[in-house]
Amino acid sequence: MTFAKEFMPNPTNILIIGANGQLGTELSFELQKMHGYDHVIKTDLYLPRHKVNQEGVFCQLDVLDKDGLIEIIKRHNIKIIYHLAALLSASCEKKPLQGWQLNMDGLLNVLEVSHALKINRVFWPSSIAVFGPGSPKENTPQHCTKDPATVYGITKLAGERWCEYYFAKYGLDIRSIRYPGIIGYKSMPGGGTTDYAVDIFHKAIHHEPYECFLSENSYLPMMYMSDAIRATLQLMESDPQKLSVRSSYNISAMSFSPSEIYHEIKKHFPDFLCTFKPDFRQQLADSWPKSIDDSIARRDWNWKHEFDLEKMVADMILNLRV
Ligand code: AKB
Repeated sequence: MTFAKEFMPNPTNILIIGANGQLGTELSFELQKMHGYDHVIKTDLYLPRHKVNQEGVFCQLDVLDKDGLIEIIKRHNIKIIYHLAALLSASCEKKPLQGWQLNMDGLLNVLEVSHALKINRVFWPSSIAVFGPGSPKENTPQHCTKDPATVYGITKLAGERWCEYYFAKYGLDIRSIRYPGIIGYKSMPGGGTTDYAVDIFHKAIHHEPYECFLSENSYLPMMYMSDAIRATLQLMESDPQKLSVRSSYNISAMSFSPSEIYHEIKKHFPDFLCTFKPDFRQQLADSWPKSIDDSIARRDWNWKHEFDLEKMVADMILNLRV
């Protein structure tokens, strides 16, 4: 790992905030491959513990420290920011005020500083959690009632409004996606409601039983990590004139229940056993859509998923077995 002071500034440098997280880990990797290790500045609240996060340039940063953020942007001549640091749904329910503070103040720091320092482009992730009990459950459209019943969803919906505001008022080129649950093998999620769909693989691969914290029939929208990364990079490279949504885009790939993923994994591990014991996260899942209509993303920037349940399970197992 190279520490920040050895870094030579370049006009196209990219900043990743929350680089050690589930999405940050894989996005950093792709951006480093595309732009070169020295042009991607990874930051996180904590030093990277896992080997996969230790390649490239790293600076420790708390996104709530606005001066620290400004200093890193100036020092590294940053032009593009991916702001991924957040508390996810289950963590937000446990620590509502901390969730609000990190998710909102963190975003507002990034928006303010990006506007003041003339950052070219910003990415910020939203979530299917912006939808709530009053939203249609099936094929939830881009534009419909949004009444999130979770702290996380409230922060994401408020965040979307702020993104649109900064775009309309200051012309800040901020782009966003409402991610469903993301499943990948290189990094672990933490503190989310959809985490079960990653945890279950790690038990199966080690021939251990899994107790799922959602009920067997809880359908949720999900996406394989490679599709999520491709969508993010594709949106960030899209012609700004073609983007009709400046809050956050619905995107979709597959929907399944815990029972369906269990039976798909069982095709590879016939002895694998999964039981279901719903906890407080069930209520969160119940308030979210079962499937998403992403026709506007497909029209505006040609979004198309590649992985369905069967293909995703086979690829996860292939890679986790290595
Ligand atoms: C969570 O479960 O909190 C996240 C999400 C759906 O945004 N994966």
